[in-house]
Amino acid sequence: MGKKLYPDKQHIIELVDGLYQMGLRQVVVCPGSRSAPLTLAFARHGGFQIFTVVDERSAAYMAFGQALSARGTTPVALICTSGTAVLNMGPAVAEAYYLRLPLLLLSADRPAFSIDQLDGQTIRQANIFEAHTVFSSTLPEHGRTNIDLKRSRKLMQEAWSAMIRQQGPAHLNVPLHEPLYELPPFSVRLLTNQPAEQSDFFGNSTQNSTQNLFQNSSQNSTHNVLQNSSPSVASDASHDSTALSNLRDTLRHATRILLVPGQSAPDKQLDDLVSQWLQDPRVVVLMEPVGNLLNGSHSSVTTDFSVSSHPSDSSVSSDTTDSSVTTDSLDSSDTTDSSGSTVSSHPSVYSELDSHKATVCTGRVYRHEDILAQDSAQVRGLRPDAIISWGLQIVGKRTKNWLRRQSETNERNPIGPTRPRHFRLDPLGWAVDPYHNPPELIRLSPYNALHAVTNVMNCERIGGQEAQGLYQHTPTAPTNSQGVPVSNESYQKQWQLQEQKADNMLTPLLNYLPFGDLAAIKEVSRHIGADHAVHLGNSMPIRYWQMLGGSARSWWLHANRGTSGIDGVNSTALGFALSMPERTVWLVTGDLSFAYDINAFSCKERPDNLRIIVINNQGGDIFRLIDGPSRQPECEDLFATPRKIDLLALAGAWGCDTFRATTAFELHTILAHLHTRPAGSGPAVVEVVTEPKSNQIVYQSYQKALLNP
Ligand SMILES: Cc1ncc(C[n+]2csc(CCOP(=O)(O)OP(=O)(O)O)c2C)c(N)n1
Repeated sequence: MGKKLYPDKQHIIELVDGLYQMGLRQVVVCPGSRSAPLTLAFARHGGFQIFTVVDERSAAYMAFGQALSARGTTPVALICTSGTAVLNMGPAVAEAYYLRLPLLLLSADRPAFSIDQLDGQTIRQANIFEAHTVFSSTLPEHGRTNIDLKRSRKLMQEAWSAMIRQQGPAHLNVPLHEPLYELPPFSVRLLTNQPAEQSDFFGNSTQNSTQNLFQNSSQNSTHNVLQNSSPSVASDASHDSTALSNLRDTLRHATRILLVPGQSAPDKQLDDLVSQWLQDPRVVVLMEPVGNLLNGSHSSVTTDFSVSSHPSDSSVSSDTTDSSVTTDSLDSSDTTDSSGSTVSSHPSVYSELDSHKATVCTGRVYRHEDILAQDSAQVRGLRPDAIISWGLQIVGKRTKNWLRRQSETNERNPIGPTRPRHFRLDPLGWAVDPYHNPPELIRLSPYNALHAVTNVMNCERIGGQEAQGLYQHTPTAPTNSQGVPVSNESYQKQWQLQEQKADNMLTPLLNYLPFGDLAAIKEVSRHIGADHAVHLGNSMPIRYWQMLGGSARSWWLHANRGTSGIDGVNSTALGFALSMPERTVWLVTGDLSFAYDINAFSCKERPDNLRIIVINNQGGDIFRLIDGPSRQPECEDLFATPRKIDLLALAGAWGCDTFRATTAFELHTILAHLHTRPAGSGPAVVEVVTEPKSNQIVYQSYQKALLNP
């Protein structure tokens, strides 16, 4: 009976319908993608009153107020996406617990295999509110079989019962697999197959203490997975030296070596060392801008944070290099169309970028991750035979998926490619497997690990000295997935060709952008100095930045892409600016993200060095651009959620210095003015008003150019 297959999200349909039958009528929805199946199911059911609130903390208090007004007789449900979004419900959950009000928290989650593996917006959500809920559990990951459905139904009923009987909040964590925007219709009803326990459910439920439920339910396994895979430090030091000598051996024989730095802070020493490695044509760096490696500014800027020694693994020698601070002068001779219709290209960003020596060696920032989605022989031919990874999250889904695909092997083809050997460098020894290719862990900083094996690389000078035992490799032809040789080009050359191809396709587009999000961000990037820091909102701004190829000018690029969503972006940039008054700190963010975290300015300090660019495209434009939500008729109401608010009045009320740009010319003039503001002006907030329609055209043209060359 358990084997019968239903649509994957059948349990969500049943959950929603079941809650309706229990008496739920009001639902507060916080927009998000992972939670889309829940959002759409509630909206399409037709029996619920739905409210959308962007800030989860406020949303939870609002649901709390609704439950309060009903004197706790009827639970109110709350839906949010995964990651820190869930934690933001915390204050209202605690309040509801101590004031005994029934709130049903439905938190969308990633599948268990993603947890603790450096996926974005992924934290340990199972039982996260355990201490302040009357019931807490995790639904099955699928709703395909009778067993899944029965279990999901039981948990929903137990949650409801606990809320009613014990008067307090209940938490159902809901792991959801992709696709997220394909729901079965409500007409596929299975509630008639209810097992007998439903009828006597209310009588049985109270003896199921929360404790027992946890023990009986399958989310225990999630919990165990977490505990087993949670970052841990192996105590066996010999393990590291074995892994290091494995790395050395691998590098001796590899012809295709891929370095994958995830999100990291700038590190000048590592920069210099990787630049040396890039003299070896077998080496390619696949990195997003937030990797902060080889960003071209270290050579002229001292970074307070550059790591001169790595105390965690000081047994391996490290050298320190210092240099003086210079500030990049801004080229203000750019021509800007005074009609405001287009922003002409500014060669300096790209020429500076291209002139960096690392670029000569290889794609230093692989700029066009979208190309990795292509299923061409050339892209397949980029498969490495060794991966060395470090740092934190990779933001781009395509890059991550491409890396994951590299570890797939074809078991039916014994002469096919083997899985690339994967080494992970982490002084803290976190046991993570972000690319689905179980790594050999080396508990050293990236610098020290790479430095320890540099003598087998084909580079001339290492740390100011001639390399010992220079390895002279004989390139062997790379093979495709059938083991057939595809190219005799060096690994670097192959990546360069792909990058070049992408550049050729994109240059005409990027040079003549109509005014909109991408053009505005491009213009902003031209005003950023080499010693400035840039924070990016983690909705479209970081993606646009990536589309532009990152910036050669910024000294430190940051985005809250650990597990955070759009919460806390203003506060992070403000904190950064306050602790670094000598540097200019830019934040490029969206209108919803900006409004979400407006309370950042409730702090007394008003740092002049903070410049905030708020791209006001009237709501969460990302939902209009990405494939799933943009196809839903509910896209505007439930996902993009535009709000008619005067952002500048909001910022002005908090004492910020405000500006509004609606054309390229206005933006250019305002940005130029920012350099001359008098001291004491406070944070500058520039609202850039753009049209979603125009953004859509640009975004689609970009995708089309890359994916259908
Ligand atoms: C804390 C949190 N809640 C919800 C989300 C889901 N979410 C992702 S993007 C987005 C909209 C962001 O809109 P905006 O800041 O205007 O940026 P844009 O999409 O226009 O670039 C939302 C609500 C999230 N990422 N984080």
